[in-house]
Amino acid sequence: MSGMDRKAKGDRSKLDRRSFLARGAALSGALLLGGCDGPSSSPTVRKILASAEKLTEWAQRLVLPANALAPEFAKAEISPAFKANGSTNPRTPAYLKLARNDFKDWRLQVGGQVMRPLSFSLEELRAMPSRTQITRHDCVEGWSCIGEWTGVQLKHVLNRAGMKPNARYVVFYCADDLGGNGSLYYESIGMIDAYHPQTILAYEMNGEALTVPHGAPLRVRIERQLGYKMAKYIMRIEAVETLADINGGKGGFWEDRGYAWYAGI
Ligand SMILES: Nc1nc2c(c(=O)[nH]1)N[C@H]1C(S)=C(S)[C@@H](COP(=O)(O)O)O[C@H]1N2
Ligand SMILES: [Mo]
Repeated sequence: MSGMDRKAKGDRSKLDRRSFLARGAALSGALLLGGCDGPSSSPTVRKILASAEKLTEWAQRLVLPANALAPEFAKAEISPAFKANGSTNPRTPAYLKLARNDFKDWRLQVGGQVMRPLSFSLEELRAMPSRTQITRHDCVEGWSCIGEWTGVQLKHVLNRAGMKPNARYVVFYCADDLGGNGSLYYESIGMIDAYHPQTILAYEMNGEALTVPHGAPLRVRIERQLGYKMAKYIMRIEAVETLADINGGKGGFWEDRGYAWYAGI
């Protein structure tokens, strides 16, 4: 058993309290029925997700330590088919150009309130220490899938750039125009989630290079929050002091349209 496995097991008791946060039973029950459960799942599941979404970050922090791990699963539990959702085939000229060349010219830009603005090629990210985790993705629409993700922990990338003391949030800017009129997808998280061990910039899913439907070339995994936080098609990461002056000011594409910024599960 690796050190990571032992740690995950050791955290099980803490994780049990997550069902108190209304995450678990109904969802995992539904999962037993098939690979992933469909978007039209039971009203109970919807209700559970709706109430979980209303939980404030403050309430979750009260019962969960900052570094509590989301549950990790065995290979045998990986969903046979992982649903793709939201944008699944970005059509912006910038993205199409990068995809045509298999993302060889793509670079992740890291800037904002950092000491050293940087950029990374996919190859450079792959050369950094990696983490692999099998986790459950819960979408606010009421479906869940289990998948294996491999990537570099976000904290390594942030540490290379060096956070300035006033950096409070990490913003992910994406290549897809989900809104349809130039309103590109974006998301943001606080520093506790940014430095969490399971927060990774994933370039592989189930042992293969990330496909376009799932966010190629790079998407973030933020395992203690709902699916819409996990930005796909990431082009740029920015450390900021405030979210108020970015797009609609609520910290994300869906947040600007009414969803909770802290989507704890
Ligand atoms: N760039 C981008 N990221 C995104 C979305 C999107 O439309 N665009 N949809 C979000 C939602 S609602 C979910 S559930 C997940 C879906 O990830 P998947 O397609 O790998 O299942 O991506 C999230 N990240
Ligand atoms: Mo979602």
